[in-house]
Amino acid sequence: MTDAHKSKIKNQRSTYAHQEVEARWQEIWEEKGVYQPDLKSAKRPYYNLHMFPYPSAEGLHVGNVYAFTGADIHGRFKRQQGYDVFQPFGLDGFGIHSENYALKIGSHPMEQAEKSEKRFYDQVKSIGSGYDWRHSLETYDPDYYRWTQWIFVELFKSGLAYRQNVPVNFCPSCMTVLADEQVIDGQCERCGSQVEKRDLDQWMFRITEYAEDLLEGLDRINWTEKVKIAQRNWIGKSEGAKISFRVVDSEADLSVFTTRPDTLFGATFLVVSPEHPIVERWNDNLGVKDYLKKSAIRAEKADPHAEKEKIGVFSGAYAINPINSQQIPIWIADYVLMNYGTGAIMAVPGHDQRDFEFARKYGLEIIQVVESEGVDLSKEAYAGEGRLINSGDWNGLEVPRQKIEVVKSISEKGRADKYTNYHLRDWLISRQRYWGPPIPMIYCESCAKNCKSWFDSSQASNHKVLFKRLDSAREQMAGWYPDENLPVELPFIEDYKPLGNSLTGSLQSGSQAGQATSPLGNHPEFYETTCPECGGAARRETDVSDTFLDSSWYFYRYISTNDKTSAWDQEVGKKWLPPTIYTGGAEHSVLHLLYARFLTKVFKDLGLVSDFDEPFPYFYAHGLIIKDGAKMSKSKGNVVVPDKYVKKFGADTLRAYLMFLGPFSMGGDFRDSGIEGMNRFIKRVWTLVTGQTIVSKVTDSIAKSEMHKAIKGVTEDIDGFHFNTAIAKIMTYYNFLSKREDVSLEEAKTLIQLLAPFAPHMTEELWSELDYEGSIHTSSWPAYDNAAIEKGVTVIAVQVNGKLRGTFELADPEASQEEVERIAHEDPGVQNHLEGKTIRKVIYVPGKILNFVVS
Ligand code: ANZ
Ligand code: ZN
Repeated sequence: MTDAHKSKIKNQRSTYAHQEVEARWQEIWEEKGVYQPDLKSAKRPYYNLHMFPYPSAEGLHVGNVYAFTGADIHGRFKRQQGYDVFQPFGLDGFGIHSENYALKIGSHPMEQAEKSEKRFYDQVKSIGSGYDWRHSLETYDPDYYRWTQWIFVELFKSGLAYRQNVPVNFCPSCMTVLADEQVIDGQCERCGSQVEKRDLDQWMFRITEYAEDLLEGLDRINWTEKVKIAQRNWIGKSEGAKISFRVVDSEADLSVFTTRPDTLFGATFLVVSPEHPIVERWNDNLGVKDYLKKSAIRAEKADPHAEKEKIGVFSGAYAINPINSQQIPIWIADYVLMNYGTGAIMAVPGHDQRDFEFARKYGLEIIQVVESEGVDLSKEAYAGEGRLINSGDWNGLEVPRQKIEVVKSISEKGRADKYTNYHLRDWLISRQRYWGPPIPMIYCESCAKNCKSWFDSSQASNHKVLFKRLDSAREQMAGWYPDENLPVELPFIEDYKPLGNSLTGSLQSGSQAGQATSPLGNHPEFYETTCPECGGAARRETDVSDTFLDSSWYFYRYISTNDKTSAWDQEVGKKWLPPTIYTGGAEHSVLHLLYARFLTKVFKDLGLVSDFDEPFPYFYAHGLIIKDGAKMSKSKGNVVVPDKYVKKFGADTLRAYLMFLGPFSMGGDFRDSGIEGMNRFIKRVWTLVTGQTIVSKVTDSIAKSEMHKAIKGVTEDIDGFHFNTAIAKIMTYYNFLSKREDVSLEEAKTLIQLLAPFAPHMTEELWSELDYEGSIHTSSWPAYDNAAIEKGVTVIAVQVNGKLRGTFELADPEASQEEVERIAHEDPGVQNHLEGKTIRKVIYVPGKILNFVVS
């Protein structure tokens, strides 16, 4: 094709028919596989992953479109840069979110899933993102959850999945237990109900075994800083010591965890949690009995005020402070939590505010052991640093520099050890709900009686056991066997509604009264089975696993969605894992993003991945779209659904509009008026390219400079996720071109290539209108030339009476003479020569020389 041929656009069209154009290109892209890299042979793999959605609500809202579009722009940009971009899409459709929605609208979750799936996929496709639809997945598909169950089995085999009776968070409205991560300020993350505390038999994942790895790995990954901070805080590493106190007149020791061993001389009493096993010794004490009842009620209500009002009771017993052999009273109070540290503390009321308040309330001794200034110790504790006082040999030591010394000095007496504690708790994985993957475990009563556990059987030795303290697992797990005949399919049942705490006639052995069961607990045809070990009658676990397990490994499956023999293909994995980049919401800081990191570290230890131990080396958190200043939510009635905008203005307009709202990391406020403005811009570009005389080459240096400036700016902005300013620069360039008589082919091409990631359909249509081969989306991203940018800079020489007195760069070469004069007057060199003179005449040679004639 010759330039002459291209020199005129073929069809001059004034209106752009977005509906027809968008539908047509979506079909062609799919047909031609434009977004389908060959995973086996790709040369430059780029795995562009974004978080997959819960398809629970009324379909897609513009917040989803915002997130997906940002990721898609990044993917398109990389594709144009020559990468083999793999960008899959799927649905996180198993779990409480989807089930609660189904319950709300009175639809069966299994049937609702099918409807939501169709609706979601149709909506997502209408946005025109570059997904490889051959690789989509849904977490409720047995082909998928078979592998979720397999992962559960692998964790069990390595000692990382275990069952335990634990005090748990129970949501009375969702009628299920929740992970700690799902409780926000004492309320259910999902429905906002006040969470209750209950003791239940639950499956747990030993994420705490990985606390240090999870912390350390954060230093090696490129993540939005605030997300890293959230994870660090959640893991909550705290360094200190365990100190042992002998209980007076007994052989018993009480171990406390403290971060301030240096304040040991100021420990005037001990406090143990009401749930601490030692409390049993004092059960005969009436006051203790009474108190335990009271605190149990407070705990059941998970009373948020319990923290504020510290109540407790004296146990009647004393302990010996190892540093000075003084006898100090042991108290019981629920401001000490059983599941942190050792469940017991040494109270230092002079320097810990909680202990201070407690001591004041019950008239306990307060001793100051750290020098303080400006703190009134009769009013509050002093938690700061300083020199030790009232501390025997330690007097004069500096805190906290000497903390380690202090631990050493008492540990010589055998009563203290350095100890690091983590706030992170094990991951509570079981849910007493219907809509999830059944936990693939079988319980056999007779095997349990014979005290056999899977870990004692021969299979254990074939598996890499990761949990170091296996003895406890052995005992706990007696009678439990993994079902390796996967998937354990979730049956279709009519009575799928959560049962809550109601007891069914068929309670599992080993459970105690009050154990909540999943609706599957009413279905003997599901849970009755045979024991894999002895062949006798046995019972399946009827709980399902947490949604967050489904979503913590889906990106492995994307690359092998059709693999029937493994969770993912190891060879393909070597090329594509881990994902090159991950984009998503920062609200998943501690749930999803922590769990996914944990599983990947386990996979590494199990040898399932070899060359990485972080799933997301690069994570970029995007902002949220708000409407009328508030986060979109059904209850506020401000949810914006994309469909009508796609229909009225086209996906291209909606995409570009959303990206123009602000920096991608910040989100923005959705406004109808704004979207109309963007629609006008899209149409103008169409008119410019189809309506202009297209000539063959850009010759003038200013035009060249403008073009290269635009390329450079847009390239850098897209690279840095500054999509809003990238669009602004495309607009500036459009304005520049639109003032001209004709536009060169190169300029038109550049303009639409820069716009292609934002408006993929219209630019594709223009690309074919300009007779270019193939798809604009696989065309190569325009390169820029810094030299060309500089050549376009206009330098004005300022003369006074013909003599050069200064120069400056003129940003706008078409600036008026007044403007040029104004700038010249600001130049100090020029000012000097004009001072005290009268300007008789000004001569301006546009873009070159400004001469003041003075006398
Ligand atoms: C004595 C002391 C003196 C303390 C002092 C603090 C200040 P972080 O940093 O969160 O790890 N503690 C230990 N176990 C506890 C439990 N199960 N429930 C409630 N409080 C507990 O906090 C560690 C500190 O919290 C520990 O150090 C202990 O009080 C308390 F001037 O010991 B400290
Ligand atoms: Zn058995």
